[in-house]
Amino acid sequence: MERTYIMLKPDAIKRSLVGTIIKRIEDKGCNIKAMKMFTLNEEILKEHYSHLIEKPFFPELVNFMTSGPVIGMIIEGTDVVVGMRNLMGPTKWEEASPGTIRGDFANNTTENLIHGSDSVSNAEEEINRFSKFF
Ligand code: DAT
Ligand code: MG
Repeated sequence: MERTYIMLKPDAIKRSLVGTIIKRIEDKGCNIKAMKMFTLNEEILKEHYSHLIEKPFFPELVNFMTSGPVIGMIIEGTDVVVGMRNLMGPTKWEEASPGTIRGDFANNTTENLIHGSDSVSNAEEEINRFSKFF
């Protein structure tokens, strides 16, 4: 069994896509172990997106990610890290195939609805990082 950290971003909530996205996760048979709505700040985003701090779009990313609440989730299942990444689709909306969450609902690279851990070790690190909100 593996765990991954999923986060529905502020656009998912503003666009009333929370139910739709959670249904896709549940339809896949993935088990939601924990779920909570909370608001992020710049400090935690500098940790979470430390690989992007030097990018020109980082201020825009922080602005977006603090523009409203997010919904954090811990999902458990076999190979769930890669499985959830495939359900989400790739980062760039124009490369995300129809049938994926980003492919069906996103038309912007920053506002791409959903975060999912990209490796088992990052999943454990992110679950630790965000567990104080749960
Ligand atoms: P992912 O969310 O698919 O794991 P990432 O970790 O590379 O992608 O980047 C985190 C978020 O940063 C991504 O979901 C949206 C934003 N982002 C990444 N690359 C971007 C770019 N070239 N322009 C604008 N926003 C970007
Ligand atoms: Mg990432």
